[in-house]
Amino acid sequence: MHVLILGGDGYLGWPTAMYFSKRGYEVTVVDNYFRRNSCTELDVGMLYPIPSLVERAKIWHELTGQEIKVVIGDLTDAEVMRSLFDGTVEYSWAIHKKFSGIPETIVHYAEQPSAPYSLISYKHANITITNNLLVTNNLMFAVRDFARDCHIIKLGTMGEYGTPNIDIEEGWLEIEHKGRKDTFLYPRQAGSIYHTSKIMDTDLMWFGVRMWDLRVTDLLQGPVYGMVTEEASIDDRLKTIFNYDEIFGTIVNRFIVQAIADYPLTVYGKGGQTRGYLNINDTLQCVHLSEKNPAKNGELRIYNQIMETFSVNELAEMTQCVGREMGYDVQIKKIENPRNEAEEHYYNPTYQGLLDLGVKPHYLDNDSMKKMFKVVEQYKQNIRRDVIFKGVKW
Ligand code: USQ
Repeated sequence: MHVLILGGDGYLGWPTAMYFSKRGYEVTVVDNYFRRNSCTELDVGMLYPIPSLVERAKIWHELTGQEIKVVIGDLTDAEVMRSLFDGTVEYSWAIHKKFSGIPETIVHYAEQPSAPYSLISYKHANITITNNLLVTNNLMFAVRDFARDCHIIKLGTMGEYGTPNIDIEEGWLEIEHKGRKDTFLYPRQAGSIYHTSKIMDTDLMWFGVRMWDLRVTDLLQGPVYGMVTEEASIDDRLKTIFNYDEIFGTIVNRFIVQAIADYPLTVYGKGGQTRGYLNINDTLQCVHLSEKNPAKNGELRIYNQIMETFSVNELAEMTQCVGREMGYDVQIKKIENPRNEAEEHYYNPTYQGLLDLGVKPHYLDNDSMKKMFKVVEQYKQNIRRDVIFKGVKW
């Protein structure tokens, strides 16, 4: 089985590539280094340096004997996307340069993934919309033209739903109106330009499913935390990119770094913002189980990819408790919320589908957080306090 991973250099893309490779899949990764380049341009810092994608693929090959083919290219260029299907692809690194053939599965992570990034300025909003929609549209047309049976696994976000005052279903809602019933995509009302671009992605894919019988699984993820995966633990150089800055860092990763750097935990506003969270290892399980149980032709299958919910205050308290047990004097500071979001709200999402497929969740508790503390501690000297809060306002 051949798996094509778009955005294979990112926080989730690289661990996903190793995960499939370890399990005997033929893997091709594509990336344009957007994330790394943005980290440099915005000077956000990273907890530790990571080798280039080509270097990582070489290290993986030396250590495991497995090949991950690498393409460095910009998927907003339709010809680059189409080359992955018509055999004209140019590999930036591969042991066997011969075309691996049309993939059975495509995992689509090739997106600008940050809400604050998308609201730095109108230019960053444009980059977000252009990148995310063009890549998705190029993918949809390439699959329509070359590989209609190929299963697309697209990473979506729970933020597409926003925080409605009713229970959140998994993707779809049955509506009864004037005595008639139909099922529609669950209403979506995102809180950032990034999240809005993900809604538009979903609409594109839904169009492709209705018109051309494409097979799509949309994984609506909550914020992910963690950095250690089984495959990465064989060599430090295989660790995934880890951000703790305001732009690319997600909250749990940020709070752990802040605790270690003696920087008061930045709770935005009242701290009642509740989201669904998951461990990076569970993202890998979810993607793999979706690959093993593909959507049918003409099906847009949607899963809510979270394992549990927490408010910002609960995460801050857990971080403070674990930090104190480890000898850090962790303070919590409520600061004016730079985002325009509900700070106290109803939140009751359903998330049963992936559990039914067989995901075994890793829950966040004091012990699992302590393990993350121990990894971050090793890089304490690299932490830059100036990148933790810059105050990108909505
Ligand atoms: N927050 C704080 N303090 C901080 C950072 C964040 O209070 O220092 C709050 C935010 O205001 C928000 C919540 O924590 O209410 C989560 O923020 P986040 O930065 O961890 O996550 P978010 O911006 O929502 O985006 C992240 C990923 C994105 C993914 C999304 C899933 O960057 O790619 O789609 O999580 S979800 O949140 O369910 O939409």
